[in-house]
Amino acid sequence: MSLLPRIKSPADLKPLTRDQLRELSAEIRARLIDVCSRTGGHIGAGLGVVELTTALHYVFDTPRDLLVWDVGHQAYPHKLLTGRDAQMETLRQEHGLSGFLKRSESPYDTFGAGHAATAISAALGMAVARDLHGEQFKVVAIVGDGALTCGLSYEGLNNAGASERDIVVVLNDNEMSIAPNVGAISKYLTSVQRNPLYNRVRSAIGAAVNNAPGPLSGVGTLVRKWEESVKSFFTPGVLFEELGFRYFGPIDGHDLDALVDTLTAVRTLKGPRLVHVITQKGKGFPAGEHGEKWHALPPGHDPSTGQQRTAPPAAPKPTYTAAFGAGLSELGLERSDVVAITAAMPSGTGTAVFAKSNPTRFFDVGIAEGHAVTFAAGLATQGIRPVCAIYSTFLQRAYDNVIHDVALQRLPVVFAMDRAGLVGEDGPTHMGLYDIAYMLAVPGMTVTAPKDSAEMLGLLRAGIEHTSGPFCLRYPRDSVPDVPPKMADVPAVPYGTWEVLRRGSDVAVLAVGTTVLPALAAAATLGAEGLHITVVNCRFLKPHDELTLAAVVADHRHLLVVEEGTVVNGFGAYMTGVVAGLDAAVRVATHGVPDRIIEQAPRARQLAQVGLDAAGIADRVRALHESEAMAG
Ligand SMILES: Cc1ncc(C[n+]2csc(CCOP(=O)(O)OP(=O)(O)O)c2C)c(N)n1
Repeated sequence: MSLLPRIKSPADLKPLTRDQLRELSAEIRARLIDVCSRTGGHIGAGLGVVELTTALHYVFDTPRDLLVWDVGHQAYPHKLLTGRDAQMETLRQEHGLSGFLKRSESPYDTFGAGHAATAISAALGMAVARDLHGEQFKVVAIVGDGALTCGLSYEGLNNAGASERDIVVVLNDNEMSIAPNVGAISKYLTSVQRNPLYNRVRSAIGAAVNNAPGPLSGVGTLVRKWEESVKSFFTPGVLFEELGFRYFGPIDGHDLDALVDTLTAVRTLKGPRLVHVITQKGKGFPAGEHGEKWHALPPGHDPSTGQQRTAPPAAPKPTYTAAFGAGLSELGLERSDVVAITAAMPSGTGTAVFAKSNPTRFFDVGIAEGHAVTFAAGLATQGIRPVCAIYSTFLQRAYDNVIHDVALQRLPVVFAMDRAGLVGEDGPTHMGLYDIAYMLAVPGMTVTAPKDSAEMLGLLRAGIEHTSGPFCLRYPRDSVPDVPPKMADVPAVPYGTWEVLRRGSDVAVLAVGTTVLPALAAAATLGAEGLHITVVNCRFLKPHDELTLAAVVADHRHLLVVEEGTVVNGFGAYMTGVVAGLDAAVRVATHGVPDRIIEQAPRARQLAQVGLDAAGIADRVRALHESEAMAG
């Protein structure tokens, strides 16, 4: 490595020759592969944009010019070029560099990201602010073709195209979302890219431009006019041109000369323009350039094979995702009215297993959570039983669809919310901390959370059997504590019921989902200290089990509600209101995730930090009991 250590900021790129820029790109790629083998992370997307990132920082005057990256998982090369090389070993670790973009991390991170398709809207906001301030700088949004499956991107394009503002959109087209991209736009981009007639015309244009005297901007009007008209016939540009963008491309995103030349020409222009760049996700990964396999890898992998260096435990516990995927797949074989819907996350949600066993009833709709939910609502009106498997954090995108399209019409859609709770290294953008609060607020929504995988499948069955309205279940990014049963052996959890798992007389813990087993462990510790705790598994948050609650309230002076979700307007808050109506003398304390941003760290650390492990729950119960004793 000779060049990279000398790049302290993008200003250090400016004196480099084209050959040196190419050399630097190779060094960035090698550094990424090396560092990610230890830290893990989203390696595939970054490897695809090494040359693009180098060219953008070379051509544009960052941070004065603003680069707005979509999602942010492809920003590792950007981090390397913007003074963060030395910190790369801390990527995704506690107190380390974020795996996404963060305004507090660097002035070069112009807009925080983690969820897809925000870049065009944010960039337009920045461009308008620039114009209001009477300033002069460039704003560039870099979006993937996956982001073009998302409605928000079109809202941004629609607004920006008509605005005539000075804004550049770089479309990084690698034909991949996390999985291969889906949908009509994706097909359109691919077909034109591969159209041999277009390529012949393009080389002819290239020759004409090369033979023209002076730089590209000086090419005669005739050639440019011809180029424009030919383009509108043969290129994907026609779509973007109709939306008000001047279209450039497609260009090879690994050809530094082509990138630098095009971006240099584009920089001098004004108005909305779109540069279409073709890249290969995972470019240069030693184990092969497989976009989906290398989307993200855990720490400690061997880049030559992509496999873990340390052997996994002999019988590793499956994840909730895997147990859910297998159970749903079986349910699909059992019932021909069940369909599975994912918003671009077939592997992440486990629904890829369902896709294999029930291919005609599996729908990947793209990064389109709102559409996924309303599409499910449409299916439900016709007697189909849709299961929408969407991460808790991404379902936030579809809240209006959940209320307006599903709940108000009492449609039986099942929402399977994976990654609910604390999510570990992905950090604040991906936290599933709000679903309890947002789902409890939806009229007619059944809200549930299992304590283990068997109960998760029992709740899934209960959800499918519940035909009078929507039903959601939430489960964590974690391994299961039990051995997942076969779906065929799992009965539905009786609707609206709780489970009293341990009876005591001092404090009653009303535990939700992932907190049930730690609450039991805490109760065992406290029992040895002479404190007798009741533990209730509140697997149905709404509707709650009225009989069991009444009995618990009758027998205890003090309840503690424990949940892995924000403490604001969560189950604890909900129970506080309900219990006040039953017996105003009974005190309800809440124990959830505090109302602050929870930073990246291993999930177990995060649970301990917020007191949601067994020790934290025991501490809280002790403190409550002591305060009660003092008051009494
Ligand atoms: C709203 C939302 N839904 C789902 C995801 C999960 N996700 C992360 S990256 C990605 C694919 C993005 O594809 P693309 O925009 O083409 O970018 P690339 O990975 O190719 O750079 C998805 C679906 C997300 N980040 N945000």
